[in-house]
Amino acid sequence: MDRKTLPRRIVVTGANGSIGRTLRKAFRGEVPKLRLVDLTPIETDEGEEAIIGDVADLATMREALRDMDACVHLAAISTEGPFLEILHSNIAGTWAMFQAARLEGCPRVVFASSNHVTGFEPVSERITVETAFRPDTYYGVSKLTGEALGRLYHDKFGLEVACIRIGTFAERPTMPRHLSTWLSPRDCVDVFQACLTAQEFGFAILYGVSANKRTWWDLGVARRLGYEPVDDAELYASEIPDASPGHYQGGDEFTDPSITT
Ligand code: 15L
Repeated sequence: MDRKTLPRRIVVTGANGSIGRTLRKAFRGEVPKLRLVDLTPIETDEGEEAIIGDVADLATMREALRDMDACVHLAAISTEGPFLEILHSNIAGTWAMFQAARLEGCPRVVFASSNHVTGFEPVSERITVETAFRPDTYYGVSKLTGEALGRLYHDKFGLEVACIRIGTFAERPTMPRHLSTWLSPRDCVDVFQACLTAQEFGFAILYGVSANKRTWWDLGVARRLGYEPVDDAELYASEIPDASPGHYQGGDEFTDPSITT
């Protein structure tokens, strides 16, 4: 696969979410077959197919990944939640996606992981993907488990797997923490595109964040895959309250004990 030549057949799970909608828009006209999976109805355009179903259902995922070149796995509960719900949607759902990729021969998976895998790192630290995990929530644990599943399915079954630890995906940064964590829509498209188009890389974990002057996260692996971020949250700093980003990189609402029941 040449850099910038997107695979011709891509599955996107969680297609109705904010990142899913952004990627669909970017891929339209570039990818001849986009197969979209979500729990809620999807309005399809030309070149798109929809599968409505639960990602934790292996049969649904086998149907979704059949005869496809790559899968972008976004479907998940995207914040803290009750453990058994996270277990179903984020852990069983990610397992079913990898298992379907293996059984249906879909060679590449781009897994939407999260900075919450290391959310308990203090904001004073600058970290790399080698830094040990410090999840701040069950949600962070589920993303870490997804990365471990990706490693297993790469080592055991040869799938090519990129795990993007996404920062704060938003139109623009609005809070002090975002000056470090923001991932702009165009950089988001670029980091997913880099993972979908890079020459063989095996297994990779990378942070997905814009070129923020105040970032805490090393972009070495991402750049090696071809990601070149262009946005910097600093441009918006004057519009954001001049306050501390909190104590922990995942944000103090995620590390607060009361949200994990
Ligand atoms: C995430 O992974 C979450 O999906 C989102 O809800 C935000 O918390 C974001 O990270 C963030 O860290 O800002």
